[in-house]
Amino acid sequence: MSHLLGTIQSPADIKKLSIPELEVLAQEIRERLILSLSKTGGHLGPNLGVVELTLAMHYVFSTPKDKFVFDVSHQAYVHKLLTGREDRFSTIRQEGGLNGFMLRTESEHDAYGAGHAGTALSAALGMAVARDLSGGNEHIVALAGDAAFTNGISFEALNNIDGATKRLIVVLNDNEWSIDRNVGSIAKYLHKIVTNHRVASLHDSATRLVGKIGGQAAVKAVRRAEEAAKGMLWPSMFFEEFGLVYYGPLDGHNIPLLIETFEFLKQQERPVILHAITQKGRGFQPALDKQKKFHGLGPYNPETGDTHPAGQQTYSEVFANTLVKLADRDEKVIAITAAMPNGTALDLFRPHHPTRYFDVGIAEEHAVIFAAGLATQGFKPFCAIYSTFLQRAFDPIVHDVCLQNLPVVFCMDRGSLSGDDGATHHGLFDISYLRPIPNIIHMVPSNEDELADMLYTASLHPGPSAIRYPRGVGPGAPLKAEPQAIPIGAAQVIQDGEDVAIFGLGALLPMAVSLAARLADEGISAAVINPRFVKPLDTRVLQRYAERAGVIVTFEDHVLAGGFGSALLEALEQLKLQVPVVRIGWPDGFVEHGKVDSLRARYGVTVDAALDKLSTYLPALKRRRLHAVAR
Ligand SMILES: Cc1ncc(C[n+]2csc(CCOP(=O)(O)OP(=O)(O)O)c2C)c(N)n1
Repeated sequence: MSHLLGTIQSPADIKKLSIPELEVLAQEIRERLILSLSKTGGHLGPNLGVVELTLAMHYVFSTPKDKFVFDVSHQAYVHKLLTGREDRFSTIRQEGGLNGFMLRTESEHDAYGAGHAGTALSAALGMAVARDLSGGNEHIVALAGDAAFTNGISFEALNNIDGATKRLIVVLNDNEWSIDRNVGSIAKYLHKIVTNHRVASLHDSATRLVGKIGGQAAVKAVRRAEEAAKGMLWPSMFFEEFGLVYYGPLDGHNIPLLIETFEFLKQQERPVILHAITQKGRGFQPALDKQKKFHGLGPYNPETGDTHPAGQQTYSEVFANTLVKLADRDEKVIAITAAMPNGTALDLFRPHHPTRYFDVGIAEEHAVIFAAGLATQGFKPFCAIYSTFLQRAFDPIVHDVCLQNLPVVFCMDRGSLSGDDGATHHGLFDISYLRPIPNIIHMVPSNEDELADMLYTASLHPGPSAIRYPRGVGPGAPLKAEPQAIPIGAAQVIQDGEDVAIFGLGALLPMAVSLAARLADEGISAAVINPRFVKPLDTRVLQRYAERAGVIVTFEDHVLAGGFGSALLEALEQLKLQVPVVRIGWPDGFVEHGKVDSLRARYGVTVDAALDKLSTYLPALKRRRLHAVAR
């Protein structure tokens, strides 16, 4: 049981191990990952795939002096286990525990934080240039998955590497999977390299050679042989055109080969790319059988990989099933995902309308502009992109979709807290970033049925629209047989009242209802409003209640800065109405990972927090009520 792993206090301890010991350590790490993540959930498959790569990197390089930059950094768990965090590993993704991604504030070994894809090459190049400018000699190693190369930023970085630095090591961790199977021409190209017989057989001989004689000479020999083969096969190797010397493809699970290769690459005075072939989920059969499921998941049975059977439909599933219905009736409806068919549930759509389903890879900017192009030709694209990843596409939303007033629908999954993933994944900014853009309408459903209605409403709307909905399940509202259109900008009054008007946006509508009940206990009459639209705001309903109520309260699962409450304040100013407004939402700061309810309690996104903020107004509200009753 974790004999060696327990002795690794820092990467320096890895360097003391023999190759057979490293092999044992790799096995222990796998066991640890499988057992520990079965309780906390997390990115199991990607981490099982990089055990040997990470070990070899730490064997050859010396962090924190040398810098590792991991793309997305969801595959950094092994790195965490090897850099003094083994004793806290069981806390990963738990509130107050280790983050599921690299975090500069968590360890000096985490040179660069991430959570969104495609950033590793740019950040690593920045570090390499910084080193060159300041006369340092440390090594910069970027580790990026094959899917990271479907992302534009990776190519923007590649385009800049040549001439910018002489020393940069890029490791392409190729397992042929994104979360789903990797898509597009880059994936096909990489696949072609990997499956080429000539290179594959060379590669076996490389392994044998290094095993037999070891040392740099062997690696050089392999390199020469591979060069010759490549010359024959690909006269202008893709990466070499970008100024990186290409090495590989190489078995990413062969520790001695990896160590020899990294020792060799370390001495190169040219930017290099090492193409390592790995197996996502290696060492755990259920993860090999179901690569997509085990990319990232909640708790599971560590023997069988079984998870709890899915219960109620999630918002994502309601979205996808409704879109199938809309597409059944309207042949112009198109579904677009940026590498998230599983997360957005669009893989439910794909079998129904395969020709109208597009996975464009991790390419949110492209997804939006691609949708704009489709819309110019009379199609109705629904872009299903998590709120946090849509941040990438801000300019295309402004410049391509809204400026041209095109009927693209942004279906923003994970609009609100992501929970265990933390700050990189919380979708707390979309109202603020979309609200100032002309032409777009923005809806927020309070339950699943309303989401279906909003999707239908968006499908009829001639301009751009956005719908934000949270992760996971909603209140479980039964769906009508047919969705109905909601009049644009119409709020829904849930309960009438006199003294306070409470607006509960989306998933926080129940908080508004509960606050009204608590106020009723105090003898105060409160109206509850489901705003449904952030833009356009229902100013008629707002005016009616602002003229009547002594205080307005807003609840939103979004930052307060620029959010729904801000929109309401701006509207009151335009209406020239002065009413005190109590806003409940997320403060101006990045929110860490944790369970949603617990974080809400900590940050005051609760009914109690609202009552607290209302307390100064309560005596006046009660007096008001007494007068009203007396009249
Ligand atoms: C901008 C952005 N879009 C989408 C995602 C969601 N996402 C997380 S990991 C991942 C796939 C990564 O695949 P790859 O880079 O090949 O690494 P692997 O998991 O296969 O090791 C995706 C799409 C993200 N993190 N960032």
